Amino acid sequence: MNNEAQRERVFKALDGFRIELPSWGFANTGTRFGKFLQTAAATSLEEKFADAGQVNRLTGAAPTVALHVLWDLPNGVKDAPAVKALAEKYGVRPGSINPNIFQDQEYKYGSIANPSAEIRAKALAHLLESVEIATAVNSADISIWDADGSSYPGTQSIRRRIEWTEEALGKVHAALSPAQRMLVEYKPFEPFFYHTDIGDWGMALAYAYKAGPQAKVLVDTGHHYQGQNIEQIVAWLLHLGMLGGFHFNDRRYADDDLTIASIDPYQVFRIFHEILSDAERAAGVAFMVDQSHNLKGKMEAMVQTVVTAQEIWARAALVDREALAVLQNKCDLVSAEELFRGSFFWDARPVVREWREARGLPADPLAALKASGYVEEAARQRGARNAGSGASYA
Ligand code: PSV
Ligand code: MN
Repeated sequence: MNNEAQRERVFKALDGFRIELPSWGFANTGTRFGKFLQTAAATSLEEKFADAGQVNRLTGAAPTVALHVLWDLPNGVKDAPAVKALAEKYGVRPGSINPNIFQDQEYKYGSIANPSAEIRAKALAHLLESVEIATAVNSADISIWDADGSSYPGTQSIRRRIEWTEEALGKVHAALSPAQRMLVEYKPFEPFFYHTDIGDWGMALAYAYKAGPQAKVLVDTGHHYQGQNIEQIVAWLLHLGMLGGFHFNDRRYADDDLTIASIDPYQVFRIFHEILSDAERAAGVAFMVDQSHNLKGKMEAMVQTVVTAQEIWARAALVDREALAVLQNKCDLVSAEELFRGSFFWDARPVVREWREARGLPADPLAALKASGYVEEAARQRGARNAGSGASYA
């Protein structure tokens, strides 16, 4: 492929690339061992929208922000008008709505699969209100992370909990409007460590099938066992028309919430290749980031995330899939692998930079963030509100 053809292909791919940022990635969050407070972190929903808007302005690829209901809309659907006003003001739309059925004290032994009917009803009411919120702010997706499970063998009926979970998800599905989707996220561990009610993609898929046609599976890249072949899961879900979206992040050990591609960029490339290989069925798949940076500056890390995702997307777009298919059919292993890896090793940065310039975006978004003084100004305005032991970023 000559340079002109490369440029054309990458420009087209980048024009269609969008990734959603999580509101919680802009605020001070921590690990379960502690928080290192950043003076520039967002302290309100307005500041989260302002930060997301700034990342979108710099990268041109992050026009929506995922909202977490309890953290962002503490008064539930009553907060929807304020959310819409902020979206208007900062030029980023509300994206997926994330109910929170893991934080309240009642959920110690579970939410929608808690043995107490009263607690199950409370969790279901929250999920249904999340659908109402999505309707009120024009969001298409309700992303459900059901954290339920148990930590010791024999302490809960796994089978009973399957039924309770199915029942609740069915009711949420029934409340969706025709344009909405329910995305079912899975995770094999944490906060429970013996079993989780939606432990892997097979369970999420079964729940989604059972719930109805608007239910799809959400793949969080940090929610797998070591060594699991995530791109194969992606290929299967695409094949079945059941891939709803991603929560992107990277990990070395568990659900580490590290910056996308910081540990294993080849894995992101392989996932993107599967998506680009099945463009038709991948059309509605939502790309979302689920990262909270405890050490890196939050704005810098989010810009770095979007830029990295764009660069790897460009590299995956370059794979000559027709030529690859010929080599695969001939079982010409080394040539096929070299073609595939050739695109992975290709330095996309100069062409991505050209694309940015052609689209009126800063050629180097990280440098532009630095030059803008945005983070210093945020620190000045928010510092007092973020004050606490160990503030580590100025
Ligand atoms: C859980 O680990 C998770 O991946 C879910 O998506 C939550 O909504 C998110 O992280 C934030 O806690
Ligand atoms: Mn997630």
